[in-house]
Amino acid sequence: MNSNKIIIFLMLLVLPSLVFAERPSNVGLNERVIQLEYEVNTLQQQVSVLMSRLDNSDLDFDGFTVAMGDCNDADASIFPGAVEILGDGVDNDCDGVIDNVTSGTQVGQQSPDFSLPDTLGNTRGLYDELTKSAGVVLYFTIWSPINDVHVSHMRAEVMPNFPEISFFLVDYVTGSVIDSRTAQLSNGFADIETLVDIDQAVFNLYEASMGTTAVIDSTGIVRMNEDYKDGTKLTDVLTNLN
Ligand SMILES: [Ca+2]
Ligand SMILES: [Ca+2]
Ligand SMILES: [Ca+2]
Repeated sequence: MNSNKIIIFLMLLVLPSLVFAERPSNVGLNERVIQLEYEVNTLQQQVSVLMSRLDNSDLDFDGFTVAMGDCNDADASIFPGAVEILGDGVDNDCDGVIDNVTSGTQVGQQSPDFSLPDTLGNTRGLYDELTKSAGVVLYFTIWSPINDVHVSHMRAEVMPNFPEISFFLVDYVTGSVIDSRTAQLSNGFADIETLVDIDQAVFNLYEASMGTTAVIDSTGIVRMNEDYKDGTKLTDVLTNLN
């Protein structure tokens, strides 16, 4: 074997190890990349499963999930359709706008205007009355004994404390101004102004029932809309009006 043959022989010995020295690392890298891609995909799938579970869970138990539009699933007072509370800096009803007022007759909403005849035949408009008083109270009556108890209590215990408030009975059953005036007088409430809701428009507007008491503040915001009960709530609401 001459020196050339020796060199070629040595090269044949060394060359494969040089070639294969590269290949295992390439193969390893590719496998690693494939493995990583698989792991990333798996993680992405797990994250999206978790996110969808979060979107579909009701963590504050208010009946609304994030997927249903709950914009704060850690606060049960915040959900789509909740009453927007003015001035708290929170989008309570999840409509995307903070402290905006919606029109309606639920507490916190801006009451639509309405007008009704009173039992003396004058037309009385809500917002017209609000320009003349610090607020309006509507009490829905059918002149029943329960109404008698409520109104007698309201006259004795509430009205004297709030002279700047306009109190109205709303007669939604009598059906005519003349008959309503008769009922008002025979029940002994001549001193409390009475509105005649002949077609029950305001009764329906306020989604009222017998004894419902509504308070509308001077800006037209509904501050109470519920049964009179013992009058405590009415006094509380009127005390905190402004
Ligand atoms: Ca919720
Ligand atoms: Ca809002
Ligand atoms: Ca708010």
